[in-house]
Formats: sequence, structure tokens, C-alpha cells
Amino acid sequence: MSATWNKTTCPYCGIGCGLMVGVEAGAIIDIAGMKGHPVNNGDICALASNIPLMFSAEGRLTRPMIRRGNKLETTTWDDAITNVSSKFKNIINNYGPGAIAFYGGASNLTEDYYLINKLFKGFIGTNNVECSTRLCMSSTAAGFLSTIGADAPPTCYDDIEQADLFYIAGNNMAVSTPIIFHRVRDAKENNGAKIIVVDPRRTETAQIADIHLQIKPGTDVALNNALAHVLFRDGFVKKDGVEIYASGLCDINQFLLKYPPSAAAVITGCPEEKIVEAAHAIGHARAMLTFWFQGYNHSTQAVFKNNTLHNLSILTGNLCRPGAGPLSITGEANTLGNRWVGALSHLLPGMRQIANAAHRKETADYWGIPVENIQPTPGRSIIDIIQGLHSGDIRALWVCNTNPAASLPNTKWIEEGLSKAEILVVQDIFHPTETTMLADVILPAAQWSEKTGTFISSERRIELVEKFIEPPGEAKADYEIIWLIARAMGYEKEFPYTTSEEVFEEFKGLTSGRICDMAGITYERLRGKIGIQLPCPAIEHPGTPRLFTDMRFPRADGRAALLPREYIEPAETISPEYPIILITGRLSAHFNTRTRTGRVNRLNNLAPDNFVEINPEDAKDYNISGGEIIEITSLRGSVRGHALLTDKIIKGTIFIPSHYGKALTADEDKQVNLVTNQAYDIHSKQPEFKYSAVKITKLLWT
Ligand SMILES: Nc1nc2c(c(=O)[nH]1)N[C@H]1C(S)=C(S)[C@@H](COP(=O)(O)OP(=O)(O)OC[C@H]3O[C@@H](n4cnc5c(=O)[nH]c(N)nc54)[C@H](O)[C@@H]3O)O[C@H]1N2
Ligand SMILES: Nc1nc2c(c(=O)[nH]1)N[C@H]1C(S)=C(S)[C@@H](COP(=O)(O)OP(=O)(O)OC[C@H]3O[C@@H](n4cnc5c(=O)[nH]c(N)nc54)[C@H](O)[C@@H]3O)O[C@H]1N2
Ligand code: SF4
Ligand SMILES: [Mo]
Repeated sequence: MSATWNKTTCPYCGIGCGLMVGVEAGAIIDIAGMKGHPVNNGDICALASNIPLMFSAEGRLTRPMIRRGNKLETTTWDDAITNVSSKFKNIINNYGPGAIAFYGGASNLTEDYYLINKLFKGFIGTNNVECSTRLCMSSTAAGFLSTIGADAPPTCYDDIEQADLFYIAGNNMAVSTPIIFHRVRDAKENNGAKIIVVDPRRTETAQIADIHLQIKPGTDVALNNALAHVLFRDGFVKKDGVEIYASGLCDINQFLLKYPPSAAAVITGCPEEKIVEAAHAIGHARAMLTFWFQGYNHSTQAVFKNNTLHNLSILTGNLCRPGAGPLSITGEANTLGNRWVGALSHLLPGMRQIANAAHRKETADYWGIPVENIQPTPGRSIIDIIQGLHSGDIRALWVCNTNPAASLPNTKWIEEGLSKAEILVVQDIFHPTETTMLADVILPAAQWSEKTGTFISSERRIELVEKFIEPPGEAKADYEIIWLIARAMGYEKEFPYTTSEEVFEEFKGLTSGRICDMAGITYERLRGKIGIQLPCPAIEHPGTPRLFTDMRFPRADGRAALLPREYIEPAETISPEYPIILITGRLSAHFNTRTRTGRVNRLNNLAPDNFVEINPEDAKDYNISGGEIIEITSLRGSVRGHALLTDKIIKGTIFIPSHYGKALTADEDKQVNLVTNQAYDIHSKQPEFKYSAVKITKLLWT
């Protein structure tokens, strides 16, 4: 027998590479990049190429489980659904709808979140619907909203080949999105494009940079302001032209006087000449494309980092023309789809806002409910949901496709909060994970290729990911589990679906006329084919590669906003007791909390254990040698790892990967989030994973 090959889209990062899946005898046996796909043209990274091994990994959930006493025991679907729905109803009756919350992952399908939004925001009457997008892209979304008036990424990957300058800040794309890195590297080799990288570490990405600005963590706003200062000072801003499409030019010119490169050099630790050199490269660029990622978003000034970056594009006219503009890469496979279907507690489907009365009315009318059913104020962010579990204001939490006990900051505080829930429902594909270990009810989910639905990639491309194989045992698609629970809660006629396609067809009506318009999309149009870039308002419409090409933006005056943003210090700063800055981030071999990649030996062997990147000068101060295990402690807890001595990281800063937890090892102390800080950016409520004040302890004195 030979394999049949099926077209799909990668389930890992938000690039949306086209993949071909080889299926034989009901199993995935092979995988390849799809040749001719506009994103990756056959290219593939280590995560995707190991997918077949992940399908044969141990630990798949096949039956629902329920906690009786201290033990999780298998049970029937009927029992599990009845248990969950009756407990939810009791809690709502006793404490009100605001006592329950949903927290899902950014690779949930758009269809999953449409159903959850309808159930929670429309029928139960609480806006407590959150997504791991809160940890990932909520600051990018808030940055776009304030600068251009909508969470609408304007550029596309084809801009990479048209650009002559890349400004890559807080983004280690060589590791996190290798396919984009390959395209950027090739654009440098083939077209002579220049690269500026801003990162406290000399990362794999920084190694191909023409200019590496190795700043102290958390200082990007000061850097971006100084770059803008030099652009004005040295005559690179064509004021008459800029004023046509941007507001706030005079104010920002005045404001930036406070940020000469000499001042930014002190704050960032980056030499003044290098800042000026980078500003001149930006000023001279014909087409600059900016990339930024978690070095920006994982910060208490994340939205300001986004705004000051966009200022650079606006001031130099690098906006909304081929090769120019902000190219916002998303973290997980559906991080943009989730934002557009309204998976955060301040959003409604179709790029609508809870706080907007007209948006609530449009949504309520569509769902055939009184507008009062939709609460007029946003629900809680995930950190505030955990706070609510601690205080008793939240009593029930339903987790689906995310692993908060591993991925949220300040693990002990998170675990205590999750343990206080009267009912913690966890819907996952594997057990144990750090979160399933705490669950009262575990619901076994079908994974990618075992169910059908849509993802939307970073460049607004909607793709169909189809079912090719059966889920193991009794596992069900997330959307099916959601509609079963909705029906058991009494909403039979509102949730009559039998397929995800019916859900998509209903949702798409809420996108008509919006920037995320999907009116021209059907499953049939996507099946087996390359996805389409949104908006796509009609069935014969080819899709939209770039937005706002007429330089009109969806703000009241039609112009983009130049925003003066002050540099402020991180929530926690170093002190004599905690003198070192900790940053965290990714490795090529693992994905997020490692529940999938940690079960694949070939990937585990590449990155088997936790480590601490430390500058040799710091290591000398603490008498630490390479390989020895050291302990890192903050006000919140401690984590251990092998010391990895490298001058790629600046003195005074250490780096620990974000992947290791305790579910797959016997070690309780390898999880970096035991140490990280839950403080968040007040504008986006995104936590500061990339700055904690810590101390280093040598464990073995020789
Ligand atoms: N292999 C792999 N790929 C992935 C993932 C994975 O887990 N593994 N996860 C996916 C997801 S969900 C996401 S969100 C993306 C994230 O992708 P990235 O954001 O590229 O990855 P990170 O390593 O979290 O952070 C990027 C860089 O920010 C730097 N940094 C830290 N603090 C600062 C700062 O203050 N300023 C600046 N300028 N830089 C700073 C770090 O040194 C790091 O090199 O990756 C996606 N792709
Ligand atoms: N210190 C530190 N912490 C971080 C970060 C950091 O850089 N540093 N990065 C943050 C970022 S950007 C992100 S996006 C988050 C990610 O944090 P999480 O969302 O917690 O990470 P994942 O490991 O992707 O979790 C996905 C879960 O869903 C399960 N799963 C996979 N497929 C399916 C499915 O089809 N259905 C269901 N129901 N379950 C499924 C997996 O087994 C896994 O348990 O972590 C954040 N945490
Ligand atoms: S770059 Fe991202 S989308 Fe592409 S193959 Fe790798 S993980 Fe998948
Ligand atoms: Mo992410």
C-alpha cells in the first residue's frame, strides 16, 4: 500500500506553511512541505518534519476522566458532560455568570471560539472568555488599534523579497519562524537587503545582522525614540508628505527632543554611534519592513514598544507599499483567527469590541438575543481570572488547548489559583500535562488532522485544516465537545450544529463588510488548495495581499497616529539582593510547553534539559563553571538549570528557555515560570515574561 497525500497547514507556529500529509492505513506516516505554496514552497522546519513521530507518542487521551477523591478515573462522555454542565449551571445560579470562565489556546480553530463566544458572551452572559493570545499577541493587537485604528496587520510575506531593510526587534526568527528567516536571509543574499537586529542576545538571527543593537532588556522604547529623534534631526522626515497620512507630527517632533541618542545610549547600554548608524540606515532605506515579537510583547511597556516601532515606519513613509511596513508575525497557528473571532474578553466576533454599543447590538441581533444579554464591560484577562480564583469571585474554569499551569507566569500562584476552582475542566490531547494533573474533569480532544476547521496565518491567509484520520479512542473535536456542553446546559436549539462547516458559515455572516471579511470563503473553495488572504468579500474575489494601500486608515481622521510614548522602567527592577535580569524564550527543538515535542525523542535529544545562558564574566563573579547546575531565584520562586557560559548574552542578564515543566520529568524545579512575574502591561494585560529581577546561587562549592 502507498500513502495518500493530502494538503493542509502546519499546526505549530503562525506562519502557516503549506504541508502535505502522507496517510496510510489510517495513520500519518510522512510529512513534507508543499511545493508551490506561496509561504514556504516546500520548505519545512524541525517542528513540522517531526509531526509523524508526535502522532505515535505516548500519553494520548482516549477517554474522559473525572476526579474522585484524589484520583482521576476514566468515565463515559455522558457522565463527564452531565457533570460539567450541571456544575457550571449550579455555579451560575449561586454566584452569577461572572463566576465562570473559559481559557483556550491560540491554536484552537476559529470555529471553536465562535461557539464559545456565542455560549458565554451571548447566552450565559459573561465576557470571561480568554485565549493564550493574551500571552502572545494582545500587545500587537493593541498597538495596531492605537496606531492605525484596527487590529489589521497590513503587510504580507511577499514584502520580504521587495524590502531593502529589515528591522528585526525582539524576534529570534531563526529559531521561532525558520521559514521566514530563510526568506529574509535569501533577500539579504540575493537582493543585498540590510538587516538591523535588536536583541540583548547575539542570537542565531543577530548573526546575519549588519547592525546588532544589543540593548539591555526592556529598553526598546528609549531606543526607538532615539532612532526617531535622529530621523528628525538629520533631515530624514519629509514633513509635508507625512502629514497627509499621519497625525501628531508636530507633537512628536517636540516630544522626541528629550531622546537624543546620547541619552538612549545610557538607558539601553548601546553605543551612541550604533544608534545613529541604525537611524541613518532607516532614513536611507527604500523599503523597510519591521518584524517584532515577544521581546516586545512580553513586557509591561509592550504596547508602547509597538507604537514607537510604528512611528519609525510612519515617519519614513515605510507604510502600505510593497516591501514596506510592519510585518506582524503571530505565535501559534491561529493567533490571528482568534483575535478576529473575538477570543479575548474585550472582543466580539468580526473585529468588534465589547465596549462598543453598536457592536454589541449587531452581534445580539445576529444571535437573536436582547442586547442586554451581552455584558457592556469587558470580562477578565487570564491573569485577572487567576486572581478571581484566589479571591473566590471565579469558581469554575474551562481550559481548552492550552497549558496554563506551565505557561502562565508565577507558577506557584497559578497552581494555587487553579486548585481553588470548584471545577477545573481541562480539554487536551495528552495526559499528563502540568494542567491536566490539576483537573477535576479531563476531556479528550481530537488533534490537528483528526478534525476539520480553519486557521488564519500572520499574513491574513485563511486555510482549511482537514480531518484525514480518526481520533484515538473516544476523543472528540473541540467544537463538538463545546456544542455538547452548550446543549447540556439547555441551549439545544441555539447549538444545533453537526459539522464545523455549519459553524463557519454562521460566523462568516458576522465578518461581512469588516476588514476580516470572509464572505467569499467557503470550505469548498479552500479544500485541497492554497488559502486566501483576507479580506475576501465575494466568492469571485481573489483575496487581499496588502491593506490600506491608499494610505487611509480606519481612525476618525483617516490618518495613522504618531504617538509620543515615554520610556518607563519594567515592573520589577534589579536591586542589590536581586542583581541580575532574567529573560526567557524559545529553542528550535521544542514548542511552547513541550507537551507535544517533549514526547518525541528525536527532538528531546536535541534539547534534553533546562539550562541558563550566562555571560562568562558573570559566571566568574559567582565562581560558576560551564555545565554545573545553578539555582535562579526571584521574589516568587526558584528554578534550576545547567550553566551555559556564552558571551552572546550581555553581562548582567541571563536567559532560560520557556519550555521545561514538570509533567514529563521527575524534576519539580525546571520550570522557569516559577520565577517570572505576573505584572502586565495595563493597555494589553500581557505579562512581563521577559524581565524578572533574580539572584544566582551556586549549589556546589568546589
Ligand atoms: N521552535 C519554536 N518556534 C516557535 C515557538 C516555540 O515554542 N518553539 N513558539 C511560537 C510562539 S507561541 C511564539 S509567540 C513565537 C515567539 O517567537 P520569538 O519572539 O522570536 O521568541 P522568543 O525567544 O520568545 O523571544 C525573542 C527574543 O526576544 C529577546 N528579548 C528579550 N527581552 C527583550 C527586550 O527587552 N527587547 C528586545 N528587543 N528583545 C528582547 C530574546 O533574547 C529573544 O531572542 O515563536 C513561535 N515559534
Ligand atoms: N516564561 C515564558 N512563558 C511563556 C512564554 C515565554 O516566552 N516565556 N511565551 C508565552 C507565549 S507567547 C505563549 S503563546 C504561551 C503558550 O502557552 P500554552 O498555550 O500553554 O502552550 P502549549 O504548549 O502550546 O499548550 C497547548 C496545549 O494544548 C494541547 N493541545 C494540542 N492540540 C490540541 C487540540 O487540538 N485540542 C486541545 N483541546 N488541546 C490540544 C497541548 O497538549 C498543550 O497542552 O506561553 C507563554 N508563556
Ligand atoms: S515555520 Fe512555523 S508554520 Fe512553518 S513549518 Fe515551521 S512551525 Fe510550521
Ligand atoms: Mo506565543
